Amino acid sequence: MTVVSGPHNIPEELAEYRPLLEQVHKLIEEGDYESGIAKLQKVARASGSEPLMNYLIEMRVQAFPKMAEKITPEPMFEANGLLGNADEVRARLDKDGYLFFRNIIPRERLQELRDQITQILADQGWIEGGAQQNLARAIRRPLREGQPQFFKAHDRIIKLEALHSLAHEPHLMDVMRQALGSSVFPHPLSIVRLIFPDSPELATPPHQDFPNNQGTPNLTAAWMPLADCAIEDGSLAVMEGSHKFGVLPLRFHLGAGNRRAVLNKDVLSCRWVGADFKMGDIVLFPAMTVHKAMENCNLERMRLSVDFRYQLEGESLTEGCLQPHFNRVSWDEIYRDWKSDTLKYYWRNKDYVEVPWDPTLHELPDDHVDEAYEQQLAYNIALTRRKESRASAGES
Ligand SMILES: O=C(O)CCC(=O)C(=O)O
Ligand SMILES: [Fe+2]
Repeated sequence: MTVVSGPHNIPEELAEYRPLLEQVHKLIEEGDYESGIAKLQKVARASGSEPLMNYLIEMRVQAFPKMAEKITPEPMFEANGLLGNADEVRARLDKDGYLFFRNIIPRERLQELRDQITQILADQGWIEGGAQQNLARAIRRPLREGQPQFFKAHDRIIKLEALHSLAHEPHLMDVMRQALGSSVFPHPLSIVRLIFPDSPELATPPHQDFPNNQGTPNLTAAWMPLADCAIEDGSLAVMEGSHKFGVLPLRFHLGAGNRRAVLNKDVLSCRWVGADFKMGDIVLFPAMTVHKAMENCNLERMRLSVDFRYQLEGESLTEGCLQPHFNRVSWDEIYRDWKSDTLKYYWRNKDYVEVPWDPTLHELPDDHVDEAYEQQLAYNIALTRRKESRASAGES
């Protein structure tokens, strides 16, 4: 292993880069990992020097856990006491850019969906089946969205009636009406997250939903886990008040959506808030609010959750929000085995304005392929090292 822990350990073969590496270490010691890595990246990529590139990757491996540690969320405000007074609910949402509620969704509805998802994951060899299935204990190397093996499970899960119908669950709809208005309806784009343990590098990074969805900026997400989900299990955190600062620029990230927002000073002055979610709790947030998943530090269990997006009739949306997530399976195929017809194509009776998708809002910088390659390499190294160190600890 290349040691990159400090400016005193710069290897001889990198002597010519010593002044640069000293500057980089200074930034990192000051806690500014992002600038330190960006500085080294620029030179390493242009240099074609393999040792310098290795140094960069190693630095990324080692900086990652330190960067993650910097976010310790404070408790979310529990808004249950506001329910029954829609004006107060809306005022709070407008002020904080999120609403957290305890115990809204009946657990049976969540458990029914969890059972169907874990059955598919067990069939696909992702998790342990049998009596332990509900624990969703991963038994394979992590997969991330977009990989062919990922879709083997996801293409089945996306067909589940219990997934799509959950977006219309009456208690959830009641809360959404109080938060947004009486004509609120969910987009059919229902999203399920299949997050592996022991992969903090894949945790959904800070981002806004607006660039992914577009249409009305009042679009509001509801996120909920399909089991109790503490902060250490990878629950959702939001930046309180971060919805007031417009659309932020994007960079590549390995986590869900492959995009992270670049946070400016205004946004960074907002505090992160989070919660140890119990099954049935939900958090709502509009499309401009910066949010992220906490790292799933659980060494065994997958974090399974869903998120739905809601808007008022008369407001705008883009066509993609009317498609199934990843748009690989048609609605007709999805509906094939459903027991009820009432929710099929329900949005066709809703009043909304379809607006064009603006690809510039979703674009990544030109260097995103280099960035993806480096992140994947650093992640593979980190994951293998964690596994090896646990294996050797287990042996000794
Ligand atoms: O669950 C996650 O990891 C990401 C959730 C998210 O970004 C969302 O619900 O908008
Ligand atoms: Fe999101």
